Order: sequence, then structure tokens, then C-alpha cells
Amino acid sequence: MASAPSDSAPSACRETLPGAGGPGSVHLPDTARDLVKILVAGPFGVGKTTLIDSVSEIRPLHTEEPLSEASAQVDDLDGVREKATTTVAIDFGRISLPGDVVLYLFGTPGQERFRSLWDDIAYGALGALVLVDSRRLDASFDVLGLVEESGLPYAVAFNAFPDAPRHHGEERLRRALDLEPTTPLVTCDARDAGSSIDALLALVDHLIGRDPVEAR
Ligand SMILES: Nc1nc2c(ncn2[C@@H]2O[C@H](COP(=O)(O)OP(=O)(O)OP(=O)(O)O)[C@@H](O)[C@H]2O)c(=O)[nH]1
Ligand SMILES: [Mg+2]
Repeated sequence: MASAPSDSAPSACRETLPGAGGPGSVHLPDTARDLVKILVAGPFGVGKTTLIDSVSEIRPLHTEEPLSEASAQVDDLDGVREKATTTVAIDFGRISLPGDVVLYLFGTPGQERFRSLWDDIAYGALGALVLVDSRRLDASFDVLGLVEESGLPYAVAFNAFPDAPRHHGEERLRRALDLEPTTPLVTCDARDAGSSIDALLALVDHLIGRDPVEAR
């Protein structure tokens, strides 16, 4: 179901775009040069839909359905007890960044049981932003496995929830998640457009660093 446009859409980024049609515009500016497909992946309830909502300059597409009793048996509701819906297929949004780069964001579930869906959605993507839930680090292992297996470059956004146990230091977090030293790791509040854009920029920087075509 398509949701209402987000109030917190990133006007600062839109202002960098001569020719962009303003809030809710579907039109790309003529200067748009690099159109990039990016996955926003992560475990159940980590904030994928929230992040795409907070940054999208177009009305985001969501496929939200009420949580079923069957899914409650398999998806860990700890920390997300008040959650009433879940994404059953994808989220989709778009964000134009300075430098005429346009990201098409595809939110995708990260649980192992969605592997076949994940393979289809990942087709053509240049990278992934993996959201990690500060309350349940182990819930991210499936998605980190999927993204590693696919060979997609990725950055990790650590979503800090208020009821999370304290995680001491970046190095310990990297070890707990078994991240390569070169994998970007940022903290993020998916509800905040600026914070979410910073996480996406960390991914884009990483992609540019790896891919000479993107760096031209
Ligand atoms: N404190 C905090 N709350 C967040 C953050 N991101 C999301 N939330 C809240 O967490 C809840 C779940 O967020 P969703 O965006 O539905 O998570 P999701 O990953 O799309 O969930 P599924 O599609 O069901 O897997 C919502 O109530 C959000 O407001 C964050 O970075 N910080
Ligand atoms: Mg969702």
C-alpha cells in the first residue's frame, strides 16, 4: 500500500537540484547523471520502511500488512511489541544527492526465509545499506550473510534504539558483527532524514572508493 508522503523528506537535498519539482515531485532534474539502485536491508523491525520514508523525495511505495500470528511465531517481537504491521514485499523510494547522483532505494527483508525474494530484488543493485538493530545484533547475521554471499558492497548503519543494551566501542561492534575493517559502520536514527542521508552517503563514498566507473 502506498503511504502518505513523508513530512520529513530531505528538503536540503532537493534544494541542490535545479529543475527538481519540489516536495513530492516525481520528476528528475535534467542534470541527474548517475542513477543507482541501492538495497536497504535488515532484520525484522529494524527501521527499513522508516528510513525510506524519512529520505524519499517521492511518495514512497510500501507493502505493509498487519502482523499475522504465524509471523509472530518466527519473527522475534522483542523490542518491537507495539509493532502492528510488517513489510511483506518491498519498500521503494528515491533520493537525489549532491553531485547529480540519484539513489533508487529498495527496502528488502533480511531474514533467511526471504532468500529467493532477496535475490530478485538485489538484481542490478550496486550496493546495500544494512541496518543493524542495537537491541538484537544476532538478528542481523542472516542479512549480513546474504549480502556477503551476493558479493554486494555494503555499509552498516547501526540503529540505536533507546531500550538497547550498551555496546562498547566501534571495534567491539565490528568484531561482534564480523565486519571487514574497510566496511563503513555508522550510527543512524532511521526516523531522522539527515541521519539516514549520512548513512547513505557513507555507502556511496564506499562505492565510489571501490568502483572507478562511479568515481568518474
Ligand atoms: N529509536 C528508533 N526507532 C526506530 C528507528 N528506526 C525505526 N524505528 C521505529 O521502529 C519501528 C519499526 O520500524 P519499521 O520501519 O517498520 O521497521 P522495518 O525494518 O521496516 O520492519 P519490517 O518491514 O516489519 O521488517 C517503528 O516504530 C519505527 O518508528 C531508529 O533508528 N531509532
Ligand atoms: Mg518494513
